[in-house]
Amino acid sequence: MPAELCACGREIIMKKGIICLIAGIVIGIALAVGAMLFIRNINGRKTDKGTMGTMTRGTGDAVEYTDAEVYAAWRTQNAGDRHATAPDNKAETQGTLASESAQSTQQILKQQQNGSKNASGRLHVSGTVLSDESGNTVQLRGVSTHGLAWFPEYVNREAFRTLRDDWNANVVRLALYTEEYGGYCSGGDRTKLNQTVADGVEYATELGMYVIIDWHILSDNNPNSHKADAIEFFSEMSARYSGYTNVIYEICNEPHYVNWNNDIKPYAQAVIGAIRANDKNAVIIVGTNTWSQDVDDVIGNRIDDDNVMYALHFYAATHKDYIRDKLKKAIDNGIPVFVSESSICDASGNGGIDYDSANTWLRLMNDNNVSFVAWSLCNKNETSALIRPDCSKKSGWTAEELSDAGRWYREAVRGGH
Ligand code: IDC
Repeated sequence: MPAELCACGREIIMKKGIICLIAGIVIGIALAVGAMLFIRNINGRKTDKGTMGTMTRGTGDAVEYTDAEVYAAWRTQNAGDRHATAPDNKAETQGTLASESAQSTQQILKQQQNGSKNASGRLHVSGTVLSDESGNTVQLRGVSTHGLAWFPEYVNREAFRTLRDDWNANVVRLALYTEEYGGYCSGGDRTKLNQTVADGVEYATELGMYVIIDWHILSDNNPNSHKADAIEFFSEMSARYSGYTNVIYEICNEPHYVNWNNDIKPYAQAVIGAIRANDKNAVIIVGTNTWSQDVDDVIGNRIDDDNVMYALHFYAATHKDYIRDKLKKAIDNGIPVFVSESSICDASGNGGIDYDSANTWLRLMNDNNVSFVAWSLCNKNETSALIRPDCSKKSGWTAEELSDAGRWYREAVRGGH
């Protein structure tokens, strides 16, 4: 055999050898991986229940767990001193999870508020402002519904979510008219109204927002007109929500043609007594005379309760320095004021917007950490309605779909202007 042919044959043989070696290594790795997966299955690491996802162990490595393992870990983390045992079957797991997660709703609410709203859990009155459990000053900013009998469709989870996420609102007010058409004390459908209030409270709670239950007296100028109904209503509400940390009670929207000392204060003491029988700590807002403008009446004549605030309402095109001075005077005298309703048009809820007055109000409120709420969440053809009349969406509004008042308040609630 010639020498050149011999060298060529050796080269071919060497190449074939290298290819065989590589193929052998690849097949070996594949067999090893297959064997590991097989053994893992036999060990039941993945069961017929499947996996619920991954959790991170204390060491930081992500590990796949079965339902039972996730549940056991969840119990250990959340159930305090309760014994962490995996349940026998999936149905029981889900049932127990559901009921226990209901118990931890308040915990979740607290965490959400901690994370996104600079407020945590129960609020209390501290001097002239609201404070959270850690003693941080909290300014609530948000939106009121229109009458629940008239625009119940805006009480929906996604609407509140839009207010929370797009407006940065941390409070929603539920306006329950008493005397107007369809009102709670004028032949309205109480079952439906109660359900709308309950829905509103649940949506706000799920979303980590505060919620004001507003007994919206208006043409019934004297709160004592429906005092018995008010006591019954707030007894029920405070019994139902005594375990909630985010519910605030507003017990008379806008008294007028009455007297603070002789009419409103005794009414408030009776209703507050009914609430306190169930809930010692909830914040309570009391309306003041002259459509909730006379907060200065309260100076030297407060209600004897640590967690009461006094309502001031303004409509910026009508109410200017004269009412702003009442707010300043009240604050200077240590009275905690909550602007639980406001708009930037005139007092009819309609007419033109006064942006100068609106901005002056906003500066005054922000400078003093006064909480404020905008009237109202609907698309009615009136200036104060926050949504344009030609927009029928019930949530997820773009800035263009808001009215002029809506756009101004969106900025104000977000902390702008
Ligand atoms: C107005 C609504 C209007 C409704 C009317 C009923 O904007 O659509 O027809 O009530 O009487 C308040 C009240 C509030 C008023 C609002 C504007 O608290 O109920 O809403 N306003 O008039 N105080 C001052 C102004």
